[in-house]
Amino acid sequence: MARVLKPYPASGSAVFKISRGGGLPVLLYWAEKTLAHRTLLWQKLNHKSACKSCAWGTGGQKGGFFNEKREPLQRCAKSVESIAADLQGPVGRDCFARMDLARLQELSSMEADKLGRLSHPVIRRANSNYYEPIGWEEVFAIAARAFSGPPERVASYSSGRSSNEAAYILQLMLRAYGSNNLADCSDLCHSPSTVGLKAVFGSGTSMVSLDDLRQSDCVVLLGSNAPANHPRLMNELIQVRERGGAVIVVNPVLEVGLINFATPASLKSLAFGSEIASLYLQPDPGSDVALLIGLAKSLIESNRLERAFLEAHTEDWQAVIAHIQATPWERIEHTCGIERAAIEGAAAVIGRAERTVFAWAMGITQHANGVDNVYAIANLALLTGNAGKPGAGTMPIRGHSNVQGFGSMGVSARPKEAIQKALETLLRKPLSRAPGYDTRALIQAAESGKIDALLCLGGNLWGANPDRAQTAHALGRIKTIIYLSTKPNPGHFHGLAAKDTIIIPVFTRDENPHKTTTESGNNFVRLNSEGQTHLHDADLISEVEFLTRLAHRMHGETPLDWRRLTDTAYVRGLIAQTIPGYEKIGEIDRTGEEFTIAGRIFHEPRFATPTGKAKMFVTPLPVLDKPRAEDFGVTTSKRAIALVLVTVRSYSQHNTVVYKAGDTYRGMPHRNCILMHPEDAAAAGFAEHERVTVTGKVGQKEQVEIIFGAPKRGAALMFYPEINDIIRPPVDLRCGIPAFKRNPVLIHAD
Ligand SMILES: Nc1nc2c(c(=O)[nH]1)N[C@H]1C(S)=C(S)[C@@H](COP(=O)(O)OP(=O)(O)OC[C@H]3O[C@@H](n4cnc5c(=O)[nH]c(N)nc54)[C@H](O)[C@@H]3O)O[C@H]1N2
Ligand SMILES: Nc1nc2c(c(=O)[nH]1)N[C@H]1C(S)=C(S)[C@@H](COP(=O)(O)OP(=O)(O)OC[C@H]3O[C@@H](n4cnc5c(=O)[nH]c(N)nc54)[C@H](O)[C@@H]3O)O[C@H]1N2
Ligand code: SF4
Ligand SMILES: [Mo]
Repeated sequence: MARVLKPYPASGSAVFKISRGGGLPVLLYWAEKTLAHRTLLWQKLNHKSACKSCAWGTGGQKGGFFNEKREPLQRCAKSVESIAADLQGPVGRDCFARMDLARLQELSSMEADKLGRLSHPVIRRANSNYYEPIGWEEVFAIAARAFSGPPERVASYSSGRSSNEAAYILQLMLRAYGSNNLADCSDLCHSPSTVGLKAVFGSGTSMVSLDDLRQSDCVVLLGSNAPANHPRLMNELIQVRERGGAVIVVNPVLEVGLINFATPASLKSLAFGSEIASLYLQPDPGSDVALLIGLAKSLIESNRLERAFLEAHTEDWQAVIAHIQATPWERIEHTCGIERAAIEGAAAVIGRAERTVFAWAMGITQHANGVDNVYAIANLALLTGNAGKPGAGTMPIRGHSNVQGFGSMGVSARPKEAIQKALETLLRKPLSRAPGYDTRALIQAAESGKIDALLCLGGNLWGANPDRAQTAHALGRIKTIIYLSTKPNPGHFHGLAAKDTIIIPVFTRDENPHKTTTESGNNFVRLNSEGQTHLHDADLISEVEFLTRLAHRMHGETPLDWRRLTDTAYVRGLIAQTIPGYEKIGEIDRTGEEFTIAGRIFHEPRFATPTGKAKMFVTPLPVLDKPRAEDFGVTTSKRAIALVLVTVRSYSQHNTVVYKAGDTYRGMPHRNCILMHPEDAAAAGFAEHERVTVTGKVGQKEQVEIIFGAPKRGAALMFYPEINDIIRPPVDLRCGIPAFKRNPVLIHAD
């Protein structure tokens, strides 16, 4: 179904509880958070560092409210939310003495977060029911012992909030030791974008700068709920519309903020809202390849291909075009559930536009064919000549604030050969080329007893993975796990090692005693100034210092003076030497100049592949079996319906950390809700607000409240991370991504 949203049914429609995203609720939220912490929060907001929340990258040397073009007032409520949460008081030295593990395991994500900031190192020893305080000497003795076994049996997991410097030391320490087991949250996030874009363009990140976005006259936004997850992007979309451009939204769920959004950055918009989508296409979850082939087919049929561009600047375009031509319209329509006329309408808009940006997030990547989704987007960009020129291109919208920096620093189970070679020169020895474990592979390896020691640099490995019972069991087979974290989360209490589990309290980005850098999704490197912590009765350590001290114990004095790595300026010098495109970081301490990484933004159709041409890939149409009640053993006429479950974030959470229970925009009052199309509910005889059971592949959720909303028929929506108890999606083995956005579930009355 395609919807031309002119005029879109405003508030009072049966579907939406709130008629637009953003607006007053956001301002009230801002006020609530800022009033709660007043002076401290304002200091932190003005601190010269990049926003800790999403990868849009607000903040940096000009101060917390500025974007990379030095334009002011760029700070959104999500940013305030993340700072406010870090300004909590300390959990205290004996906090965990008051609660045994059974009690801690009962805490929800929100309750765990509200315990406060981690303030002292603690250890849970084998068979103990408590976390107890531990001194630093013993911490490092245990860590060094754990990381002294066979290199293939040690591993790390990381989450993209830490700095480039910490990321760099982590990978240098492990690779120098001979391990490539650098799992990272991006394995659950944008790994299909990295793998797909690297294969096509030779570079795995966005080729679009903020300036480019501002020159575009069409943005195709696929699988992104930007109003909640990248709020400043909304200002850019509003501007596209204001200058007469088009925004085509592709999403199986009608997200209210993608229809109409009131940005606090403009009084007019705040008062009346701004229309976002000029066209809203609702494919079935997981069927974007079919839609994208349909768009391309329509452009071929209407003779709108950029043939000269294809001939000069791409490879294998003939096979791609042949495949598109050979794919019948009926199969396209059947697979994505959108009529040909609607696809042709959208194709005409893209065909007419001069400069189109294709932007996407988790709705594209988290599928069993995530890499194909990315290939298909790249194909459409290339077929229309929208790559390698200003104002156009492919733009994955990255998640965590420095997740892209982690990739650049070489934190990956699939490192770039150029980095490996540069590290070999630095370390003066050959490095292992044995494939490392990505996140899902790490869980499997741990489950098979192949891992002895794991270091987690941030994140919540247990909460982020599907099938949490399996994850807990797998982690339980690892001898030693060390969590470096800012705040407690349920992963600390469920992800327990067989022998020692240690939690190390670390400074946040705006508290580090040294400068650090981070990289935004637009390839812009930020310099973060030193800061201070508000925690007085606490014993925190910086991530850089912890890693350096461990590295020194593991490697001694050779071939580097590892202790020198506590000097982050020295680390930046090493980064400049060994990380392609990062040369300018060598100057940043002297000049303070933030910069765009070289070789990432393509304004000419000369790409970073060996031939300079973009390589195109044929993308098979996905075969999407509709879930059936019979698959769940339902044979009687009991009230039940099988649907495709999409798992998402609510407005008030950051990944596994839940800040507020409800999601006003989707009208979901608490976490244990399922958003269903009213006709699907009616087909199974369910009423709104009825409590049902939702059964997934590895478990069930009870007392789930049905909320009527606007997912595509046949699809339903529930919140991550709680849902990870019951799902175990298949994985795209090319990049390790689980299909979080397409889970067969049964919704039933008992
Ligand atoms: N406030 C806040 N900001 C965040 C985060 C957060 O948790 N909270 N997390 C950060 C991180 S790590 C990430 S990765 C990003 C996530 O940002 P998003 O990717 O925007 O987050 P999701 O909630 O996963 O929502 C994905 C969207 O994809 C749609 N979708 C689902 N299936 C499909 C499909 O098959 N096709 C298409 N076209 N669309 C589909 C869903 O309906 C939903 O609107 O946000 C980052 N920013
Ligand atoms: N079902 C389902 N599962 C998913 C997803 C989904 O859409 N659906 N999305 C996936 C995605 S996109 C992602 S990125 C992952 C997220 O997975 P992770 O990145 O592993 O999880 P987070 O919830 O972001 O981690 C939060 C914790 O990080 C720690 N932390 C915060 N800031 C810092 C810091 O500066 N330093 C350190 N050392 N620690 C810090 C805090 O202790 C906090 O509790 O989840 C994935 N899992
Ligand atoms: S859009 Fe992202 S980077 Fe910018 S202020 Fe909001 S959360 Fe921070
Ligand atoms: Mo993510």
